[in-house]
Amino acid sequence: GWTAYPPLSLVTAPIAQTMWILAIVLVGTSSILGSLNFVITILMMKVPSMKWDQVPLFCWAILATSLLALFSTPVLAAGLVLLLFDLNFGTSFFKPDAGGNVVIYQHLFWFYSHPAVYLMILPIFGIMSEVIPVHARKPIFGYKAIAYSSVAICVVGLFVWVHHMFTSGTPGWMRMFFTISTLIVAVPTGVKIFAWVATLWGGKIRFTTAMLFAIGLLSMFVMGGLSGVTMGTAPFDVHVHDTYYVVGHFHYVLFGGSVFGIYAGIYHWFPKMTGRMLNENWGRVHFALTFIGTNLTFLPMHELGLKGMPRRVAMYDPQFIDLNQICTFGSFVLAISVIPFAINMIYSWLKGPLAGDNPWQALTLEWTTSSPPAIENWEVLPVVTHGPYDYGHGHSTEVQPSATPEASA
Ligand SMILES: [Cu+2]
Repeated sequence: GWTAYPPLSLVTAPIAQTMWILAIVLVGTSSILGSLNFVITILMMKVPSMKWDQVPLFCWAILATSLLALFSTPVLAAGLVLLLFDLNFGTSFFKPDAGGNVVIYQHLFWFYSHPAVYLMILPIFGIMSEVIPVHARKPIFGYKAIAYSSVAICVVGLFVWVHHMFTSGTPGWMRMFFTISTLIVAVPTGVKIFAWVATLWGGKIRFTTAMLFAIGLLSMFVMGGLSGVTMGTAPFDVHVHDTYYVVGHFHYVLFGGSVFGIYAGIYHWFPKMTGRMLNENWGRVHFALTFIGTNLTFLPMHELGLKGMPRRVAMYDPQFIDLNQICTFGSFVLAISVIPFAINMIYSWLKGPLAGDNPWQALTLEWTTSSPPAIENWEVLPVVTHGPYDYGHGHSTEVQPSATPEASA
């Protein structure tokens, strides 16, 4: 698997394993440098007229993500370097027969690799906080709660890693501690979900494709979050560990979560990036196929796991055939769903209707510059006069009939 657990990783294909370690250390270095860049940019290069409570929530999310990467990535690198030494220089950090300890590797690995899932979802949470208020035409509910909950997820997320190791001979007190810390992560996450639902509540919702993916994410991620809470609890986890239940959970949060969020972000910012609108009808087809395909593919996995189908095994017992066929059918629906998306992207980029500066009548700064933005984004430094989500207060960007998608379509 992707974990490269010793002792297996020490006895199979040492050259390939060494190459893999060097590649991961290189990627880790680039992610550390990238995170440093984001943190410095957010802290030092903010427009002077923007107060801290006017910083878009996407930036808060990127700040939390970057801090998390800075804390966790070096630990993975350390574990991998020790593995590299074991492989090539005769050390025995992780060789049980020479006094090494394989569980230490698991700790070093998961100290990064649990936060890694937050590195994949926190920026998506930021996208959600940008997309939902624009298309619900309402101020975001609980700005500070969302901003601080990103930081809270970053902090608590550093202390939950052992929930991947409940079956590694972990002592009881440790299982209890990490069950509790894992369940605590659900609190700041729930704060965000609640804030997004409250933002939708009573809004003038436009069911654009970006908004559909955002709402789809809400429902999918809640499903994944709930199954996550069940597995974060050690007594339950020991029964479903290494079964398809885990695979089902993971795809609800990282496909129904991250991938839906990336799609929402693409449909939302494509006009800004290219200067042209995507076709909304084909976008809705893309959304419908993705939503149906996701549930067909990943929902049956929960039952398969509860019935005992192990993960990481190519063959499965004949009793699991029906549910597996549903999964396979769903995965084909997902594959087909990409076709309208890809064609829409290419065609719209070349021939889509012109978007104008602000097709969604959004209030964050990026919509005040041209689409696509000039080099360095602005010719002159913009001045922030209102909050990023002050919808319904009559700010000038809200009344631009000539730039609505209907008018330019
Ligand atoms: Cu985890």
